[in-house]
Amino acid sequence: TAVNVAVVGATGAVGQKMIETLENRDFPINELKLLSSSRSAGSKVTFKNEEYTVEEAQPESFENIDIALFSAGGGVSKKLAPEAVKRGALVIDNTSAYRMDPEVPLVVPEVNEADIKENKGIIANPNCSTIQMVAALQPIRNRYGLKRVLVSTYQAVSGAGNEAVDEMNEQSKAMLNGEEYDASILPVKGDKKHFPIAFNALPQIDMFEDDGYTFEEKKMINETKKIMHMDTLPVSATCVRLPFAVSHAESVYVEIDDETVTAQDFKEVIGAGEGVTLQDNPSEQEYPTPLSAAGKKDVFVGRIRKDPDVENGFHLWVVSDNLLKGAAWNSVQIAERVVANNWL
Ligand code: 11C
Repeated sequence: TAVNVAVVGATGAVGQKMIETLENRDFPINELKLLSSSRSAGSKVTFKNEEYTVEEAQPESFENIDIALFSAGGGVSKKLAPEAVKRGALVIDNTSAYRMDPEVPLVVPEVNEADIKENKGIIANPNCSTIQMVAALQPIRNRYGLKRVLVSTYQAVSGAGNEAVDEMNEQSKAMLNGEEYDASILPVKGDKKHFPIAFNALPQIDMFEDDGYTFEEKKMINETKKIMHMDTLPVSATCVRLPFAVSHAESVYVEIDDETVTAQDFKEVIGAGEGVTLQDNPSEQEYPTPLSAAGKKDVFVGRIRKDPDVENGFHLWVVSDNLLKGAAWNSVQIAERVVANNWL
């Protein structure tokens, strides 16, 4: 069955990837509606060789829509997702607006596909850095149980949008030419100070909370527990932005329930995980990097080692395209499961 699909935020970094992914996956679309804020309305977008004009998203835009993919910022989702639901659409929301709402399932299909059925009109797509981590953790958890997770991230600039990537490129050119540079977006557009990302590393992604963690770190902590249904799992995160455009990388330390497991066992279990590709061969310098993962749908894992001192502790390097598995692909994947299972 073909469905009527709306993409809200069609001109943004994630929205563009959603449209590309719908096309690549040959998603069964009857009618496609591309929506945005008034600022981007009127833009032209090509889908399957046909040109579409992006329209301003309004409550009425969702009449007759079956599935609405939202990625236009939390404010737009807060305002328009309920309007879409009221008109009978299933919303798959890529913003943080509803993720921690107990009524809203937060879904990574490889981990908790069954939660999709619990939706009351809105399904939330997790934060990009969370998605790739839980996809890598799921096979470990299934086989060995999880006791603790510590993560440090190395995140791409596109997580902050296309204009942040432009800023990085401009700064890089200016710095190489010894010219003045401008920093007005990163680390967080809405925060008081801005620092250059070019040739730098910024240990701030999103705003700080009172406890000294950033909201990005809190998202990794809270969303992981919710997606995995492990409310008491100890999780902590340090999130850092680095100067490359696409794919987040993560150094993840996990403790499991079993002290007898070897690194080789660990590799086999992770390599067999759904949506996960093992790239781990030190003798051939084989490991994933942001560039090697960019444009691909999978979560790539390498550098798997047993901790030198902790018998049940392991280190892994997890890399995935933040705009695909981290956003557009995970959303389209949820939509595919909805259609395939007749859950509309
Ligand atoms: C970043 N992870 O890299 C963020 C972007 O909650 O969906 C995704 C923000 C979100 O800046």
